[in-house]
Amino acid sequence: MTEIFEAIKRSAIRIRYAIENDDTGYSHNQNATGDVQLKLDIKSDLIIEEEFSNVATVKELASEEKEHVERLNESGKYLIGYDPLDGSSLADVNLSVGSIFGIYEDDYSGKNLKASVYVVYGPRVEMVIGYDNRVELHRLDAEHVFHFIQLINLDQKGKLNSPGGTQKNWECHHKEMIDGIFADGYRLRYSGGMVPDLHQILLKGGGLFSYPGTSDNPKGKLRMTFEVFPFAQIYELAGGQAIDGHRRLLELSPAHIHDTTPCFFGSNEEIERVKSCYGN
Ligand code: AFP
Repeated sequence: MTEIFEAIKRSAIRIRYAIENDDTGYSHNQNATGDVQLKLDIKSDLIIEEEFSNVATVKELASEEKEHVERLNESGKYLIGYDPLDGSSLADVNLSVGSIFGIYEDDYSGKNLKASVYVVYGPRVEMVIGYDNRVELHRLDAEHVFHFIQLINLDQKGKLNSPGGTQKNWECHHKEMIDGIFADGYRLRYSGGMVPDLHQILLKGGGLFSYPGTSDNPKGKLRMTFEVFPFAQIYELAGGQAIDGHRRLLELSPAHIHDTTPCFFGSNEEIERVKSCYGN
C-alpha cells in the first residue's frame, strides 16, 4: 500500500504545479458522464496514469475522466478508482479543488475498499489517508515533502452544514431537514467543491455534508467509485457516519463504475437526524 501512497504524493506535487501554471480553460472533449472536460482534468488524469504506470501492485485504473477501466498489471492486487481533479471548474476562480482515490480489491464495491486518500489543493497542499483504522492528515512542505501532522477524529456533534444540490429540486422532507439544521444555529459552509467542503467539516470537528437525490437527479450527482466511497470510509474511520439516506454507503455496489448515489457524510448526531428525516 505504501507504494500507492507514494504515487499519489508524486501525482499531487505535479497536479499542484499544473493548477498554478497551466491553462484552466475547457477542452473540446467530454468525459464518460457527458461533462465537458477542462484541460486541467485531462492533464491531472494523465499525471496520475503516469505515476501509477510503474506501481506493480496496481492491477487497473478507473478514472472519472475515462469511460472504461485501464489494465496495468495482470498480477496486480489493487484497483484504483479516482477523480483526478474534483471541482476543477473552481480552479479558474482560485477556489480549492482536490483529487480523490479509492484503493479497492477484487471490485469497486464499498465493501472491497481497502484504503482512501484525498488531496486538497488550497492555500496549502494537504493529503488525508484513511487506512488501518485511522485517518491521518499530512501536509506538503517547501521542499515538496509530505509530513504527518495529526490524526483526524469527528466530534459526536458539529456546527457546520454543507447542503449540496439545486435547492428548488430538493424533496420537501429534505428541505425541512436542512432548514431545521440552520434554525438550530449551524453555519453554512458550501463552496461547490466536495473535497474542501468535506475536509473543512472533518477538521472543524463535524457537521453535515449532503448531496441528496433531487427531482432532476434522483440518484444524486456524486459518483460512488471515485468520490463517495472514499469519503464514506474516511468519515467512518474518523468516528462519523456516511449513508445514502437509509443504508451505509459502503454497503452499496455500483452496477457501473460511473454510477452515482445520494450521499450524507457527517458526525453521528447529524446523521441520526438524516435517518429520522428519511423515515428510518
Ligand atoms: P465539478 O467537478 O463539475 O466542478 O463538480 C464538483 C462536484 O462534483 C463536487 O465536487 C461538488 O460537491 C458538487 O459537484 C457540487 O455540485 P453543485 O454545483 O450541483 O452543488
